[in-house]
Order: sequence, then structure tokens, then C-alpha cells
Amino acid sequence: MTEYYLAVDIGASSGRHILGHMEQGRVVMEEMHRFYNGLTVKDGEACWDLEQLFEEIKIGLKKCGKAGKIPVSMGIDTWAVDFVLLDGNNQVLGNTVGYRDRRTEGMDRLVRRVIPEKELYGRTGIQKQIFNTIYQLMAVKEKHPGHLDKAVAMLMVPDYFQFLLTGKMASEYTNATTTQLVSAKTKDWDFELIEMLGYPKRIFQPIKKPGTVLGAFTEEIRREVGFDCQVILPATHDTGSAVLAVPSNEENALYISSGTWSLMGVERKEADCTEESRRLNFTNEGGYDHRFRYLKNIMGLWMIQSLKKELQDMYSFAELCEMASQEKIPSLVDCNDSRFLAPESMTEAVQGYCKETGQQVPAAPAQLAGVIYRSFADCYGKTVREIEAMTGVQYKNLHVVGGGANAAYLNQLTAAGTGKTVLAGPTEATAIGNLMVQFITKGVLADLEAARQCVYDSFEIKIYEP
Ligand code: LFR
Repeated sequence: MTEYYLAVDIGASSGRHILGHMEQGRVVMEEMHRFYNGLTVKDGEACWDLEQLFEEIKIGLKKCGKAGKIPVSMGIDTWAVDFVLLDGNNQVLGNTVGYRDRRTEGMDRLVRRVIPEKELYGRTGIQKQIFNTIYQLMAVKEKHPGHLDKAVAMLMVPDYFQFLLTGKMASEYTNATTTQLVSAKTKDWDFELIEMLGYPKRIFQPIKKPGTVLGAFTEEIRREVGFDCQVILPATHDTGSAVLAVPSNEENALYISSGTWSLMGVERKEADCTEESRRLNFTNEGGYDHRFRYLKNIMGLWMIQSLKKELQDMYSFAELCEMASQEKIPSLVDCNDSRFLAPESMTEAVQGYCKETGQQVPAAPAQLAGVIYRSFADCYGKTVREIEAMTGVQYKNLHVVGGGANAAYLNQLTAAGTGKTVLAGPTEATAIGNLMVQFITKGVLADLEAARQCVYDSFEIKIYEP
């Protein structure tokens, strides 16, 4: 009988239930449910609708049941850094604010008063991003101190959903590292740092590695969805899952996990917490098997998603990509400029940047898309050179995984901009990486090496030469 495993993968713009099973050494996947995600404004704050997302998680589970494909196990991954605070009755305190909200503005100053950025990086190895949990918690402390007083637990978004399914609280390691409160050395909460910042120690749950069996569904969930299932912690940080599914067992594999963000980097056994690394704003995110993802956040498809929305969804992503390829406007923007994080209008933000820097200002949609895509490639090129300088390794190939691997024009630009052979695919890397940890935990696959070989054998990879 076929054994099914379920990955629930929720990104900033959509979520999906992907069932996976093995057939002759290859993984076969089937999408059971897909749903919308996005930020909505509540009390002036940009919030996720976590209640609705949990409803969608249950709807997807019911669909699996209806199809007679009850998974042996399941795991949930989402974007990182966002969390809920729970009170003594396990109720969420305050709004479920998303990381693009502006509440963290100026919070770096307050954190800096407690600990210099150099020291913070030295302890955690995590790049400074104004939306990191460390700054979000400071915003809560400043604006809603009562929430912190009342909180008995802090759970990252996937930990929260998995808690709702099982009644068990845990803090999955890969996502916990993105809080910037985990020691790169001990791989546990840095309680000394937490105490210095004045965050209550009691709210931090025990850190568990991906592959930990969290538990079975609660009685209530079992009744509602109609079956029981084991919840296994995947790399709950989506990027952690995606990088697990890079189809290469080479020591030195360069990758971009391309989705809402472009995460560009390599995997390393040790974190680099040096001052030079901090200055370049590289991060050392915790990965499967305590490997580190040494990478850089690049603004990514969020810029195109925002443009598409502003154009009233008149064009598909494929159309925008095709239109961009016809436009040769030479202007470039720095994708990592903070103005692109959450602008009221991406169009105006891109135009404003070009104007301020004395470049041709894009007006037509094709021109705007052209500037954005070519700016990605430019940024990828710079980042590769920084990675090579920091690691002392010359890379030959560049793996592009995730939804962005579909954008042929971008892949061509990426090959040209980096001088690397681009190996594009798989596009559903995050869900695949989520499944891989379940397969390893259940003994279907031996280890990470076998898992990456299996990804390589199972999915098509397109090649773009520089
Ligand atoms: C990608 C991602 C990135 C993280 C950003 C915010 O979806 O998880 O890795 O830096 O979202 O959480």
C-alpha cells in the first residue's frame, strides 16, 4: 500500500498541501490544496490572518482524507521571524503582526543600547534585518509591555500551527535561529542575551531539531479532520527546507532559494561570525543537521509580486517576464535598499530610485519589470563575488530552487550576471525539503545525502549557460 507524507508549505503569498510518496526511488508529488496568504491592515498594523491560515490547514487535511490518502506524517513550514505570544489559556496576545510592518522602526537603536551589533553578531551569527524577532520583541516591549508580562509562551508561526494540531509546544531549531536570540555556538537559546534585553526567559520553548516527532493530533483535531497523523518537525523555516532540496551533494554548492525573497548562499559546517562577515551582512542560519546556511537576503520576487498587484493583475508572472525581456532600459536599482521592503507603491519606489540616481525612469510595465529583473541579476553577481571572497571557493554552478526557477528570462540574466552555469529546479523545493526530513525520520531515506540524490533523480533541472 502507498504511504503518503504531507508537507504544508506556507509562503508570504500562498500556501499549499503537497502529498508525497515514493515510487521506484523517486518522489512523486501531488498538490491537494492551495490557498491565498497576504498581509491585511488591522489597527494600523500589517497582520497575518493566522486563524484563516489554520482553517486552510484543516481544509487541506480534510481533502487528503476525502481522497483516501491519509498521510503517515506531516510537517509545516512557513516564512521565518514571525511569532505569537500566548497567555496562560493559550490565547494569542495582541495582533499577529507580520514582519513587513513598521513597528520595528528604531528598535535597532534600543537593542544597540543593550548590546553592540558586533557583539550580537558574534554571538548569534545572524544578519541584521530590522524585522528579526529580536527587534519585533523590542517593539512589543515598548508598545505593549502588558503582552510580554502576560505571555507564558512564544511560538514561531509554524510552531504555533503544530501546537494547534498536537497540543505540544516546541521551538524548531532552524526557525528559532532567525529570531537572532540563539547562540551559534551552543545552538540553544542565548539566555544571557535574552535576559540582557529584558525578555522573559519563560516564554522560550525547548529547541528541537528537525526530524523530531512532535506528536499525534489532539482528540479535537482528529474528530474534525477525520483521521490521526503524526506531526514531524521539518525544517520549519521555509528557506531551511528549500536548501535541503538543492539537488547536489557537492561540498560547495552555491544556491538561490528564489521566492518572495532571493536567498543566495552556500552551506557550511561552521558559522562565520566575524566582523567582515557582519559588515557584508551575511547570515548564518541554522540548518538541518546543524549545518549553517551562509547566505544573504536579496529582495526577490516580492518586487515583481508587488508590481503585478499594482497593475491590477493584468499580466501573469510569465507575461511580465516575457515583456521585461523585450525592454532594454539600462537603469538598475539596489534591490536591498530598505525602501523596497514595504513601499506604498513599488512602481513609485523603483521610479524614485532611478530618478535620484540620475538614471532613465521606467514608466511602462515592461520597463519597470525589466529594471527589476535586471537589478536582481546585478545583485546576484555582486553577491556571488562576496561569497567567493568570504569562503575562498570558486563555484562553477549556481542552483536556483523555488518558484523563481520558473522564470526563464531571469535564469538567463542570472547566468550572465554571475558567470555561473545556472541549474534551475525544482520549483517546489520547499515542500520537497519538508517531505525529505519526514522521509529520513521514517527511514524511507537514509540521510541528507540520500535525500539530495533522490531530489536529483526525481525532478527536472534546466540548464542555462552564462
Ligand atoms: C523566505 C523567508 C526568508 C526570511 C524571510 C522573512 O520566505 O523565510 O528566509 O528571511 O522570509 O521571514
